[in-house]
Amino acid sequence: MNVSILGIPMDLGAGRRGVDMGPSALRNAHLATHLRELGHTVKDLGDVDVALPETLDKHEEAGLVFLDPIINACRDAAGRVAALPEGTFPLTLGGDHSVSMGTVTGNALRGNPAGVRSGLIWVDAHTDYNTPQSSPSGNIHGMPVAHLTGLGDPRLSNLGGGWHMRPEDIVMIGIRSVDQRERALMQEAGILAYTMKEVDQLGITRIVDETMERLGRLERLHVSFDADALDPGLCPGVGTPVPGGLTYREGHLLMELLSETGRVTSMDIVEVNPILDTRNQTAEVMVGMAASLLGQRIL
Ligand code: DIR
Ligand code: MN
Ligand code: MN
Ligand code: MN
Repeated sequence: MNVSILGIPMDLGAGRRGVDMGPSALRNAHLATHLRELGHTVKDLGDVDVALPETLDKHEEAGLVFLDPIINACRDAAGRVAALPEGTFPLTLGGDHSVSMGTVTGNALRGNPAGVRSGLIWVDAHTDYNTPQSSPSGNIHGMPVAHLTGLGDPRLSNLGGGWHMRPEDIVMIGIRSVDQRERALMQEAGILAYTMKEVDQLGITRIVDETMERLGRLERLHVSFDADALDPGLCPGVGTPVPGGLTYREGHLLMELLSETGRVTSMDIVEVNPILDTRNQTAEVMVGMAASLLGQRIL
């Protein structure tokens, strides 16, 4: 398969500095080499330009911190991804999770057509379903899924023109931290979310089976993998660690089973923060997750 790597070195959406170095950390963990060893043709497209917070006034507008530069980076990322040829697998590297407003939009609109329905598998400790009104922090990385479904601030929810992700086409896995008002928005939207309790009770195999029952007929599936979904003992290099996360094997089994479906057409790796990490361990683990997802032919 042709895999195109694109970095979005942005930490404007997170409360702590350092996730802007995520793409470097992942490249230093030999991402491209590992994928080539699996037989893929890998092209690194470099990084999208992202403003540095030091060059900006920290301003909050309507409950959104660093709105304008985040819109610019997401729009660029969406354009770069959407322009990739059909049959290419975009592997996008964050950056904080707000980058996924751009990557998910770009992947959904790639090659075409408003008519194509895309599914989204959101692997995260958090649901990232805040709006500017519900967010306790104003940090946009807690808001990407809400904006992808059309909620929140129209400047962020209209990155794809009139396109929005349908809530019924989203499945979340690994959830264990949801803000009070965010919970109400999630329930209203009816998004299928597997909390850690369900991971414990049902196991990853059954969760993937049910996920494919829900999403298996869609033309494209995007996996957005936040490193904080994994247990902080395994992935300490994240800005908002929550105990009790996915184990190494649960993460790999999830990727392996999704790989076997042959339906996943793109992936993000986000929230890797080398400043908070131990000897680049989090990047190494996340490179392994990408390698498992791309461990056999998908397209
Ligand atoms: C929190 C943290 N729910 C917020 N969100 C994070 O600020 O909205 N998402 N860390 O990955
Ligand atoms: Mn290695
Ligand atoms: Mn996230
Ligand atoms: Mn998270």
